[in-house]
Amino acid sequence: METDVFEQLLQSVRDFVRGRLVPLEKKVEEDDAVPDEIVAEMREMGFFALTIPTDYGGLGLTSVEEARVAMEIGWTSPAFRSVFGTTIGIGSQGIVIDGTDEQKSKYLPCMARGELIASFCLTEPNSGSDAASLKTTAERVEGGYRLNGTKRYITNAPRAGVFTVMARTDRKSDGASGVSAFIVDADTAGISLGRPERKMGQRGTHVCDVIFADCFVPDSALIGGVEGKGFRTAMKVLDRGRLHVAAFCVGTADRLIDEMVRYADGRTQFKKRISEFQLIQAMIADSEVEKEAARALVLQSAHMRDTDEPIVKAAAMSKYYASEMVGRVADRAVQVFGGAGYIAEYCVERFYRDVRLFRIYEGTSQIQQLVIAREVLNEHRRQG
Ligand code: COS
Repeated sequence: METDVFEQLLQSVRDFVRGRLVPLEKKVEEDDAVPDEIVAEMREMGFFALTIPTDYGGLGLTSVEEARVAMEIGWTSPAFRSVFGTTIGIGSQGIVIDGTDEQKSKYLPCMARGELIASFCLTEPNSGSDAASLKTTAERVEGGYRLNGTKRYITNAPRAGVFTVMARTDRKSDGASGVSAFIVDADTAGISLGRPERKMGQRGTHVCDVIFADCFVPDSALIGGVEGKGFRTAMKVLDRGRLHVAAFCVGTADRLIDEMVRYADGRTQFKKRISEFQLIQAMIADSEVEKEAARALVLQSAHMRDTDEPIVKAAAMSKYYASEMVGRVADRAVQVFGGAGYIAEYCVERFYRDVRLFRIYEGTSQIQQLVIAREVLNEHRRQG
């Protein structure tokens, strides 16, 4: 996108986030729902189009541009992001990265218009971090496949019109090579949803099981038209998703530092503003340094993706560092607020619960460590 057009887009996202969404955060928390008019406004503003390629009606942002937009959106409750986040992220990117032209033409334009919500079905009751061990089957039948299995903790499933589903086409293999990816319409016979889960935070975001019982999908649902590539598709999608989550964490840290500093400047104890106490200043300083380090790492990693450099390690490092960073910043924000930080009236209490998920979903911190270490060891071994 042209630089000045992108800067205008960024400014309009910033104005919308700060002027329109922030005042609604408490309502979303209380109602456990994002108001319909906000979803409509997001559609109008092109939030659903951000990462969809321009050939299919999207804005086709680069990874650096996407990261900068995610940093703006991170300023407010993650529930707002989730309205469009799975559609522009993990729900659609399997098709964007590995789909056939027909699959792209069929699904991407309606996703870009915000008419079709997409969710990503990888996790299962017995397959979380060990994603390659998934048990959902896609049995070959005439004209297509029959899906059977349960997918767990699927974000946005109640709103989804389409699911990207990883299922085992080769039952002889119990690992990655037997997995294929499918694009499945949510109204297909044989799909049912579990009850929405009650969660620690991120109220307004809905998560539930998606159950496939003898669910027939045609051959055209196989992403890319080739069996056995689904695990790699899922991993490439997650590389991109991890960068997006990391960028969002930087935005949330920006907000928490803003809250922390304003509170510290306004609160008086021992006849001084508490911001004048060096132990408070240390918490502010540590938060700012770590947040800026995360920003630099995320933008560098996004730039690597834009220039077609390998990003497996960079995406894992970004997600690992940024999600742990925002956890520490949220903890310090609660500490600076003191007793008030534990009270729901103040937003830091809510953010403290909301950010906890960032260290878990789209790959736990421990999985990111494992990926990083594996990549570093391989680099050293390759160098001899
Ligand atoms: N990009 C492209 N291909 C990738 C890849 C990536 N990022 N990561 C792995 N692959 C490929 C490998 O190259 C390998 O291909 P070959 O068999 O052709 O060599 C194949 O996929 C299997 O990979 P690997 O051997 O690394 O699989 P593992 O079972 O060891 O699993 C981890 C790897 C643990 C990293 C993976 O299961 C994972 O990320 N787990 C976390 C899942 C997750 O994030 N869940 C969140 C739910 S979605 S919100």
